[in-house]
Amino acid sequence: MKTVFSPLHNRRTATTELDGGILIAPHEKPSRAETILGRVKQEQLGEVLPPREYGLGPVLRVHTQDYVDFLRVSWADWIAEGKPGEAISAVWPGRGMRHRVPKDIDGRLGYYSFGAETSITEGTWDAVCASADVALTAQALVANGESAAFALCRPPGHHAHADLFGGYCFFNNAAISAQAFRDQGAKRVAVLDVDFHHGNGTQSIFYQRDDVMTISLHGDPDLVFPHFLGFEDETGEGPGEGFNLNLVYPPGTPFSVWLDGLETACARIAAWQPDALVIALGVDTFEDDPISFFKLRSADYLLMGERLGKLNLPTLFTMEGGYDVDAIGVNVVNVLKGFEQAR
Ligand code: OKP
Ligand code: MG
Ligand code: ZN
Repeated sequence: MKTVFSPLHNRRTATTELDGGILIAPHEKPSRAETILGRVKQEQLGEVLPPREYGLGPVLRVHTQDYVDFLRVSWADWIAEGKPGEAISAVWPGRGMRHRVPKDIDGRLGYYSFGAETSITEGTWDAVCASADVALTAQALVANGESAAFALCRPPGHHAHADLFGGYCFFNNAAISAQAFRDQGAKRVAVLDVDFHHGNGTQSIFYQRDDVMTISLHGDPDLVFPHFLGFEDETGEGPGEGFNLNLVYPPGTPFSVWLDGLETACARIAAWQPDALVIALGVDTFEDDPISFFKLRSADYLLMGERLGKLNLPTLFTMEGGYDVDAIGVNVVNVLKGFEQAR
């Protein structure tokens, strides 16, 4: 399987994440991508390609123009106001307040985000654009006949809504890619999110549509991020009714239980017979992940990949979360190797 990677991910070097009332060094850091790339090479998974530049056209198929414009200028506007730190929102349009875009940068940061853990920094825009290019380049490989490809995206994307950043995500690479498959002629596309967290952005973007099915397995949002979406009674809306599936698990969930959920997800996908599959691949389900509560072990990721491979669909993997950097390379490449063994 080919991997698409851009060194421009290194332009995203936030130094702050608001966590527990203090600013910590972000969990979502450059060494994550470098470690995965190292393991891809060590295991000789396949060729590593740089991305092509797609511009904002495919991004604007799922994100709004005003949101994209905001992301492009946000750091410059923050700096122009003479702010001393990284750009972090401290205010949001709460219940009963107006949802209009204010002029002030503090107001715009709140309007376009749903959390304060994700700082905007110099270079964030460049990395976000490169991450989307990585996804789209890998998507094109699959659309042009490769059976699968790995988009080594950083920053991740699955929490980003059409006009909201948060959860370390800015552009929703999985959603952009799914839409690209549709725009290139695929009739049905499934997005399966195996990251520990609910793929709230992806769900939201396709919630009212019957052409892109979204499925996510994740930690119970009653207990963990993103807190306000991802419950099992969210099944889609209007024409999208029945095209969203959330599979929610409690703390301590072992692979055996998680795999039942994957089986349910795979059965749903196989019955629908999509033309393409996007896997939002996070490995923060790992037992030693610092911010998560599932108990998957490194060897389990081989079996995860094997089950995904048995779907026998043209498959794009987009990299999402995973924060135990020591294990992230092994775990990610285990999924991809297990997948290839099943084909
Ligand atoms: C992004 B992805 C840590 C709280 C972390 C944000 C989690 C974002 C996860 N105490 N909250 O889905 O891996
Ligand atoms: Mg998930
Ligand atoms: Zn995650």
